[in-house]
Amino acid sequence: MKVLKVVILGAEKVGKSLLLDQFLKANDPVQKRSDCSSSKDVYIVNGKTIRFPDGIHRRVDFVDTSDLHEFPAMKRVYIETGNAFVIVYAIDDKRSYEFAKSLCDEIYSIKGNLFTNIVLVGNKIDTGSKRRVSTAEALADSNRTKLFSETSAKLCVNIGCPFIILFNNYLQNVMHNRTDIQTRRKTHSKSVSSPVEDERDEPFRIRLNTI
Ligand SMILES: Nc1nc2c(ncn2[C@@H]2O[C@H](COP(=O)(O)OP(=O)(O)OP(=O)(O)O)[C@@H](O)[C@H]2O)c(=O)[nH]1
Ligand SMILES: [Mg+2]
Repeated sequence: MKVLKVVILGAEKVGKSLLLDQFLKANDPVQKRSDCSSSKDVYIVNGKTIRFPDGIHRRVDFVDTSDLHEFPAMKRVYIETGNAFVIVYAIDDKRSYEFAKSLCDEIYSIKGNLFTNIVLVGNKIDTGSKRRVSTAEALADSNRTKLFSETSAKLCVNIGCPFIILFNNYLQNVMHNRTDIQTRRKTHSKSVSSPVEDERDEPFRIRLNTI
């Protein structure tokens, strides 16, 4: 079964792992790393059930990457296998911002210019006067996807935002595709016969058992 795979990318030490940890903890206070596989380079949370903004629970995989500079070939693998991306930089580190922008460009070059499931995240907003990347600059640069958020993983500020933005964007894409399919169905109503075609857009939707 296809699952939404969210890949967290960015320069070293920008707070990728802490951001994901805080988000997962906020969504599940008893979350333990026991359902995660990790190594020095990559930390994977498989099949986490997340309540989406529309109230429906869906399965999501998270891939927290590391050491992209050391293993550049892995970058392409992460991009090819992911279908949603959280690109993190630290607002007190201009180089991490430039790297984040280059990652966005790489995703577009691999996934195509119409791909929209990328959220740019400026972390470490608690560093205040050390800020080297302004919100305005990042907002202007994120004009392709319009998905942008600033966070402090350390102080737990806005930690849910990047993920909620991404999930909302995903839902909008699903709705858009569905409308598109319905329009095509109306046009070719006799030639379309599969009753489950709509579900193909949303293969990882799950139903929770209720008592
Ligand atoms: N001030 C501040 N420090 C943070 C924040 N988020 C993370 N850090 C610190 O930054 C350091 C790196 O955090 P990680 O979460 O390990 O960063 P990472 O991007 O996963 O690092 P690598 O996987 O090694 O590339 C740690 O010392 C964190 O405590 C933040 O929002 N504010
Ligand atoms: Mg990490």
